Amino acid sequence: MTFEYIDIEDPVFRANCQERNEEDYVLVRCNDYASVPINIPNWTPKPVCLSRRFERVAQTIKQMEVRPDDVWIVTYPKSGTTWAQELIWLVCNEFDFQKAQDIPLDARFPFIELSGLRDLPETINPLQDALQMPSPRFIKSHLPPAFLPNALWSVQPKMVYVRRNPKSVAVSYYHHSVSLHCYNGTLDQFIRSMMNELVYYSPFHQHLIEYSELRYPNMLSLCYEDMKRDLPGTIERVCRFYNKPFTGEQVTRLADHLSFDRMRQNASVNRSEWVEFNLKQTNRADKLHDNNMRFIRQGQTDGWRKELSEELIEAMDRWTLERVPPSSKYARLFQ
Ligand code: PPS
Repeated sequence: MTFEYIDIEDPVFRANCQERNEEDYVLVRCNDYASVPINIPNWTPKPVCLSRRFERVAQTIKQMEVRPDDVWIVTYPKSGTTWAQELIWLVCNEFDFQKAQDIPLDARFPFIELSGLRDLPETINPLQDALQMPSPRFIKSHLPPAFLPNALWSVQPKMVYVRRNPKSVAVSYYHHSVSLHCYNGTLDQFIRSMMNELVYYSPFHQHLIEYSELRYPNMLSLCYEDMKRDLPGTIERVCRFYNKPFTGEQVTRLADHLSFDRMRQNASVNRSEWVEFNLKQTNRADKLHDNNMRFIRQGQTDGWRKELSEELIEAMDRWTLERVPPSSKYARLFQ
């Protein structure tokens, strides 16, 4: 059996998962991971928290064709995926800002397991879109290595991995879960679930560690905080990674296009229609103007300082310290 679906027994989770709208949560174990080129001795991937809907796409993704000129991005959710997607797509498409404006990012760069997380309108099927896309395809996923197509490890197309500070991810993920997954719990409950490894795609630390240990020369690792600190420098790194020529003028224009304020106003990337559709469908139209409901929400590296209590900050720091001691070679991934 390639995938096993294991009920969550945790009593804290079970006590009120229904109230929080987490009834579909399940642990998924992938038993077919021998082809993943990873430097972790005796690696046995842990089960990952996903939706029961994942069964709809699991096998198709695992068996899907991979092409040498595919452009993959993989991240733990809320790590700067959309920002990096728009950057990569424009670099790989001769800075065609007009096309980027005309075609929504989700059509240019499908999120392959989306229908394994939520129920989509019948006309929307990102996995089929990706399978049928002419080359070069642009593919987004949040899945850990064991869940990605087996062919990825032999074909090895270029892949970008983006990481972000755990506390920033957690706060952003909470707001995303409320707006797009109808999560009904509090911020405190969500953070505790994340520390309990019971939010979609957890365990969090494992995700970053596994990607950092892949023997995959065609991978570029980016981080959200570096993108904030030096966006033009990141654009140049991405251009070099894809062997794309660039001028200073193109880099400046792209940095401007990717600025938080511009992305926020850009209907091709800001998913405002999607959020609006969700809020209306779930009788929350009153939240349409709530800033925290916006997909491109705050865009800061230390916004968590204002949103998390001292107690939660300490608990999250302990969570990371227990899994990744400061002397560990992985500590740099979680700063
Ligand atoms: S998802 O759903 O996993 O694909 O989300 P993802 O795109 O990874 O993360 C969304 C967060 O990235 C922020 N974002 C940006 N920050 C700075 N500049 C730009 N241009 C930008 N675009 C997106 C977005 O606001 C989310 O973070 P928070 O902290 O919630 O604002």
